[in-house]
Amino acid sequence: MQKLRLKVVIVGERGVGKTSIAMRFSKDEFPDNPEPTRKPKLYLAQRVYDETLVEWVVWELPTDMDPGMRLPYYTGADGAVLVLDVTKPETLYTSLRWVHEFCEACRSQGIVRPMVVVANKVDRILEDPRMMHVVSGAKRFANGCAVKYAMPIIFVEASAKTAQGVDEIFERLMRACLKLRKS
Ligand SMILES: Nc1nc2c(ncn2[C@@H]2O[C@H](COP(=O)(O)OP(=O)(O)OP(=O)(O)O)[C@@H](O)[C@H]2O)c(=O)[nH]1
Ligand SMILES: [Mg+2]
Repeated sequence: MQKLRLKVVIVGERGVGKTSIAMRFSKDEFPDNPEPTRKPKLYLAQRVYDETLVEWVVWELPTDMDPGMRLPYYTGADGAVLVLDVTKPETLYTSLRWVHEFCEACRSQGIVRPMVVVANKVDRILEDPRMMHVVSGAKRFANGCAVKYAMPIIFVEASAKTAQGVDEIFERLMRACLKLRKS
């Protein structure tokens, strides 16, 4: 079986569910009351896709980390996951900085890398259907960023709580990475 190692970063505003997505993906657990992440945190996972064993190296980067300290993590990353929170519409307006930062880091190295924009906590839409508007807004945000930065930016709806969409985030990232390698 072919082996592939993919390194990704998870970024986004405070409390959007970065740790929860990483834990769901690597351990299939949803943590109770996770502590705010203050230092870069590593998560490992393995998945088989079409006869290829992918070893995932996933770094959650703390929201409050100095931007200069994030650069080494972007360097050499095969892709990024940006988490938005459907219960916090403001994350749609404040998160462009994450796309900008990652895309600029790629551009300065002369490389193209995929990013997945995740609308997280979709399990909570049942509480208030108006959150559907945030999901649609997140999708428009992802499509707009793809055009603005000429990068493969993919949109996925997810819930770290129910696990909906979590594997899809990483599978689509992996497929986008492979497509870029072939092109
Ligand atoms: N209902 C629901 N709650 C979620 C989901 N994902 C995360 N949460 C909750 O959102 C809060 C923040 O989750 P974290 O995973 O710590 O978010 P984070 O982005 O890592 O937070 P920081 O590291 O502090 O920036 C916690 O109370 C989680 O239980 C989800 O999919 N659904
Ligand atoms: Mg965290």
